[in-house]
Amino acid sequence: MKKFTIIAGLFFLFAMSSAAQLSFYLIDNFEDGTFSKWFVFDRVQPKIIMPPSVDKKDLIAESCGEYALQLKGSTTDWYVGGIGTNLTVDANEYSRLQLDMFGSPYGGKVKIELYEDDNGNSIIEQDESNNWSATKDDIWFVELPILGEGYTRFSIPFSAFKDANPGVGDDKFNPDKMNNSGGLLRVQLVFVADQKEGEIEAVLDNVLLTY
Ligand SMILES: [Ca+2]
Ligand SMILES: [Ca+2]
Ligand SMILES: [Ca+2]
Ligand SMILES: [Ca+2]
Repeated sequence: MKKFTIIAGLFFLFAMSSAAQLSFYLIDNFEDGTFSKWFVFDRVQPKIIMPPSVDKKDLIAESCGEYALQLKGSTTDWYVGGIGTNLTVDANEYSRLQLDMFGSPYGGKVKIELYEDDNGNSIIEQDESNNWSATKDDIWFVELPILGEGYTRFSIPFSAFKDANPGVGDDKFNPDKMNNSGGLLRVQLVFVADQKEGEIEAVLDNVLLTY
């Protein structure tokens, strides 16, 4: 009986660890038909749409399900606006941020920002008078191009993100839940046009953390 318990216990541990290896953390795939998890800022206009269809067999298109999020906007000075979502997740268990994007002829780029809690209070302290900059916690960023019409899967290793605020936070990428930290607190996408007076358009889907 005792032997059986140990074997069963070992099997359970093995099952647990392989399940953990295969899992991912879904931030949003928009399959609830809303973008209610996201806040929107400045001149980005979000809209839930059916994912654009493509002529050829496309595994990314097939993984987009019924709904995706279209983001459009225009600017007279490069910056358009963006969207963000608040989380409290131990992102140390993962190593990449992945997202699918259908681009447009306008081009432009999207800056992805990860906010992580460095002073153990699950709050992002921000300075309203200084462009909402974080005062206690790290922000990490990477820039992606908005490619032409067609699906692109971006799978970005955390190691590609740069510290947006050297000297603020602890300047270490540690979105874990050690010392009461809330871990990864926010993911934000900020859109910038290709021209000073320009437009952006992109369709976003399957935003997740993975290995
Ligand atoms: Ca979807
Ligand atoms: Ca904090
Ligand atoms: Ca920093
Ligand atoms: Ca940090």
